[in-house]
Amino acid sequence: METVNAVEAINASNSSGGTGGDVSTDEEDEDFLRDTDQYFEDEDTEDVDDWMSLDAARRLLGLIYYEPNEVFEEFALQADSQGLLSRESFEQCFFSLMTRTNHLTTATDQNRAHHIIDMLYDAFDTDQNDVIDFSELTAGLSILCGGTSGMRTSAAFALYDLNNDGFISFPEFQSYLLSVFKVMYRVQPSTQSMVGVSVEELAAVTARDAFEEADLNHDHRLSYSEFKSWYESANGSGVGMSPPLYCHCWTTTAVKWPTR
Ligand SMILES: [Ca+2]
Ligand SMILES: [Ca+2]
Repeated sequence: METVNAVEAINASNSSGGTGGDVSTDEEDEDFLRDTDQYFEDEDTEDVDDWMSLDAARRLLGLIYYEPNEVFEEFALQADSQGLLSRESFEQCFFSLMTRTNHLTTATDQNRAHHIIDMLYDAFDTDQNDVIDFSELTAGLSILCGGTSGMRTSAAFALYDLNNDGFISFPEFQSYLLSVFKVMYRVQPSTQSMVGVSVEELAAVTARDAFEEADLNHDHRLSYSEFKSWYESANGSGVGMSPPLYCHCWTTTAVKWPTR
């Protein structure tokens, strides 16, 4: 049976679209609007595929300037008592984070950032009822955040361990990867066509292989120690972290699946 290597596809996708080389002109700098409605003035006249990439998303959203926990705290503040976020509160979180870093200096960048925020919300609001789950969302967003590797290890474990019992079960592991891949598919538009499988299939296959490898004592759950070893090894260090390492994770675990 023929197989396709997801990593080669993703890496090719990264190198073709990952420079974030979108340049804005000085004229566009004139109106830097701080009011949230005007800040996100939407003018979707350009082709998203021309500028969208994982690097562009990280730069435009500015989450790279924050540790994962700082980002999660911001979203937790906006979430309701059931851990749900409306589209409006989701947007407010980004507006709050972005005005602190003040990294968007052109109208073009502001519009692009707004477009990404809208797309991300759509990716998680699968039943389109304008409500998304906070924990699922933040797991996905973790791949866009900054921070040191130590901080990321503990943040990642907390994100995987959804029921907070101190272990990561396979369903928790798979749920985390699904969130991460939802973000990947959106901010790297060529991913799905190059990989050739749905985000659910990718999460299922990747989770199975990675979980087997990490579960050293084969008790079907990951302790913090097992998780830490895996996450900080060459195989695991990419998940939820920088894009090159993330892709390296797939290379070394040799994720493969049948072609259609
Ligand atoms: Ca758990
Ligand atoms: Ca185990």
